[in-house]
Amino acid sequence: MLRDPLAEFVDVGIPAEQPVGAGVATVVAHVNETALADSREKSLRSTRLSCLESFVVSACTGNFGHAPVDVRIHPRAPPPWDRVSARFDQSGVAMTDQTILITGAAGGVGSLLRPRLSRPDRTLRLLDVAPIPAPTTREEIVVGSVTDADAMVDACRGVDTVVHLGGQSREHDIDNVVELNIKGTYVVLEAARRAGVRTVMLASSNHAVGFSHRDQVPGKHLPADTPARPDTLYGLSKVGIEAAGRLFHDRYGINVICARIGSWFETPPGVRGLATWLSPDDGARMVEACIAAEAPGFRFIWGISRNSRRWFSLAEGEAIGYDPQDDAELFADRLVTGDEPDFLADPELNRAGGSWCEVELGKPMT
Ligand code: 15L
Repeated sequence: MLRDPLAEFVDVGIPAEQPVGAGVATVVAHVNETALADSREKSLRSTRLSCLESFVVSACTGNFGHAPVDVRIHPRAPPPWDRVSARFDQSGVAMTDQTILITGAAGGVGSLLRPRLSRPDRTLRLLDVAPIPAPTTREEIVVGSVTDADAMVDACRGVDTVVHLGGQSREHDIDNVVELNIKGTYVVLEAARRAGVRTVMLASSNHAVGFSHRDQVPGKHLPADTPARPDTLYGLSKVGIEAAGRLFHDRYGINVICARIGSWFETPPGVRGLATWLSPDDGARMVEACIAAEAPGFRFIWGISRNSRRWFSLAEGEAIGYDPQDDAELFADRLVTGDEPDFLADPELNRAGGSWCEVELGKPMT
């Protein structure tokens, strides 16, 4: 083993001395892709590693035959390796580990999701511009922006499902929401397409249809594919990300699930949250359903819990196996302090977007 000149990695050749017990541990490694001949590239691809700048490789011997590649092992994983992200059998065939890319992973929703999506046979690749605290052995950190095409192409390699949370999460000026949300989503979808990612879950929002009125819902529940009625520029940008998803599905057949998320917080935020809350556990259930969906095509679902006071349809989510278990009603005593709220009569509660229908357009929310 040689020290990398950058002192950031340790270089080894492949086939290398077996640095750890055969077929047990895995390490994060970087391959010098210019050294790969076509046929070898193909065999790497067949292990779903493709021609990568960065991937996870088993430490067992002979994975790559006699490919004259340099593998640079991340030094923060000294034996015993502490970043077990994927496993390969003795012949170098990838076992059935999943890689899930979460964009915007450092945010509030990403932080609720990370521990709940963790599985022994799953790597969570976490992308954000902000620091991501305390990665576990099953998490890979990627520092990057959803608007950076190169970073996104790298981040999407070997990924099964992208959970796209990144971007602007509140009202902001038009340039900001177009750049972070519409362009960002386009960049993510294009990178996913190029990497052959099967499914992308887009975090859309109730604010894409914020001017939908409770008292105008045809049945009891607002369908998940209700036509756009944005309440803000943020909501407008969420309509844009949904349209981007539709475009990539229609053009390239990529599965895109637009989750119109209600209020995804630890607890329901206020009385409106009694209808719109998405509990942390149900949020994870929803994402699991998106990951597991075989061929969802393009569809909308509502990202809300099984709230007693909901007026948003769960049928579309249930169709792909989303079965929410939580109910904001548990918090009703705490949240309803005066008269019983009337979701039809109260102009704020009667609209999906609540008070957002009245905020100043384009004024950054604090
Ligand atoms: C959203 O889309 C926002 O990102 C979040 O901050 C909440 O305001 C949520 O909607 C909501 O409507 O409660």
